[in-house]
Amino acid sequence: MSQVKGHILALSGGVGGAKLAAGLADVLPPERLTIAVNTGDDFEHFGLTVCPDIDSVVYALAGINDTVRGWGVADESWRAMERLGALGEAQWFNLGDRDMAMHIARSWRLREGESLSQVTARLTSALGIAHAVVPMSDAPVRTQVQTADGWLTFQHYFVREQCRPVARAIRFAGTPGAAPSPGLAQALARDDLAAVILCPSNPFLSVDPILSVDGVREALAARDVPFVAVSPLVGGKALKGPLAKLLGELGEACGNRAIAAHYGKLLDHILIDNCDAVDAEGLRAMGVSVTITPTVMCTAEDRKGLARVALSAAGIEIG
Ligand code: FO1
Repeated sequence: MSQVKGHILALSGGVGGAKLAAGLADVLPPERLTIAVNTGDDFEHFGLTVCPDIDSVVYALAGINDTVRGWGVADESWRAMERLGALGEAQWFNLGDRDMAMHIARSWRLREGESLSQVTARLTSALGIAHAVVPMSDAPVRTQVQTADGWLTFQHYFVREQCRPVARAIRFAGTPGAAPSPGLAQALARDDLAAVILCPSNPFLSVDPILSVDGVREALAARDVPFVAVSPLVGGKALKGPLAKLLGELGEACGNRAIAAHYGKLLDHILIDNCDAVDAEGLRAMGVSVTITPTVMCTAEDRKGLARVALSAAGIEIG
């Protein structure tokens, strides 16, 4: 396949997706990459707007993410939370002192009338990030889980309730009716769009909210560019623990073939981990091209390497 230059649109959720997003930013210049991020996990806490997936991507690109905890800022302290506890306030969702500055700045600027896109551009620029990190939409979209007690926001279900209630359904409140952010809409319409890379994020919880934004699925389907997904599964098991429980309750299968079936005709190529090589034949039989490669990203070299493999699978020339 001849290699092409052009613009890359990456779609990302939080932790795993953020690592590949940072890898793509390592190997592509800013003018060739737009990273559109899930905002379905966003919620309001202590009067602050918290955007976990945007922050995971921003912190990873800025090189200040906490790699052990998996969310928030490295070298964190928790004194504000201690004081909030002493004042009788809720302790179930932990905002570190350094992380809290992000939520205060974002909430303040939103209240001043800026859009989430404008605020995100302001914050990324302040952190020295030259690549475009854009929310999927400037309108609030909230992933919610239906339980016997009614609909819970994703964070209430996931963190406060630790996924204990049986999930009956999932919805992205605010859709339809949420337009793509200007940055996502522009990337989708670019003449030089050369590929869409789906970072290794949960298809049902992190990517579906992006695809549910008005016109996004249709715009992706209408573009004749390679659509390459990096599977979030390793050893068939990344959707483990409470998320596997949630998907089981919703009747969703877990596995690379289920992921490929979920994306359907959108998907051209999937990168799967070496330990899942056995899945390749079945995926190819579904008409999807497959690259078998190490997908676990522990180091900056790992994430750069995986970014290069994903771009190569899409026929993209780097440099
Ligand atoms: N996850 C937790 O399990 N417990 C927390 O207290 C928590 C706080 C938190 C604060 C800011 C932030 O950006 C993320 C935070 N997360 C926390 C992670 C978040 O709930 C999830 O990782 C994602 O929403 C799922 O992708």
